[in-house]
Amino acid sequence: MPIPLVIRPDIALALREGHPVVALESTIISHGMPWPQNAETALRCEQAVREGGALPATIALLDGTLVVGLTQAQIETIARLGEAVVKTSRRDFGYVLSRKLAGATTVAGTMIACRLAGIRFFATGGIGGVHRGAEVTMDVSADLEELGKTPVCVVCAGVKSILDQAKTLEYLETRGVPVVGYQTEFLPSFFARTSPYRVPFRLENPESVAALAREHWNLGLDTGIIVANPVPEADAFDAELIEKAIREALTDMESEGVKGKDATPYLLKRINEITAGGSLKANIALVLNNCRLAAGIAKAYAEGEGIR
Ligand code: PSU
Ligand code: MN
Repeated sequence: MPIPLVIRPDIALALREGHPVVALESTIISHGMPWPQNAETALRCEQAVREGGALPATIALLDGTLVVGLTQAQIETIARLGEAVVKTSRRDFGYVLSRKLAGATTVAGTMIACRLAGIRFFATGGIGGVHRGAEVTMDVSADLEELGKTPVCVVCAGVKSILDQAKTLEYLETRGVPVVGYQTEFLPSFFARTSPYRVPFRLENPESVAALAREHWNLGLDTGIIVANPVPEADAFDAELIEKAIREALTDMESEGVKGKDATPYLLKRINEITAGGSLKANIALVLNNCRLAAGIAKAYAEGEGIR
């Protein structure tokens, strides 16, 4: 049985010729942001990748195929459907494909598609992680498992403090995933530029990240790589302010009994309500910022000009 994978022709050509390609996920479109900002942001992300000198490939599942490189119309379809699209992580592929449903790939799901298509770089907002209270709920995102076994470099804005950041870093260490702070020694917290937790490596430019990736993968260490890029200063939240909003959202989530795959989307939505739209503004700014950086890294990697 052939793999039901459709790669848009311009992307397939770029990959064959070794030109830089940056993957983009679709759960951020369907579950991460409300309509119409989700569609707008997804298209601006593609533009940001292009301006950075790489080809964007937004990924989703449609009609029983894994599509690498959605058209603008397909992006709008996913955006309009919103949560009617199945949030698709590793465990969900067989179900979504066999039922020919619309599926939006998470970080883990997008990494799986990247491996099949031969894409090495991927930009998103935030990754899933170890949830607060995981010692009771066992809620550890499949994103971390995937990072432990799939060779894709994920550029994100760090780890949200709705998660247990310290445990998330421990887990990534155990699975052998390098976590690079981009121009910072401390793990960025998504909405806020920093956290109290040190990252193992700090690098200053795209060339140095490309060089790390080349050495890591050259040894056959086929894990993912995290590049944690702080939200731009102008759109960052004060750490204490956002922490208050997060606590409130977590309390609401518990009293409403929300869990499993619904936890992250619920929290994002609730925090956006509590901050009167402020968190969405930060979210959009940080994703665009990550797209620009991922394009730069993919370009440096393709050009093979990494500085040791
Ligand atoms: N963080 C965000 N926005 C998102 C997500 C995370 O700020 O949209 C999505 C990503 O697709 C990520 C997923 O892979 O949520 C993690 O979900 P879970 O915790 O259920 O594994
Ligand atoms: Mn989970």
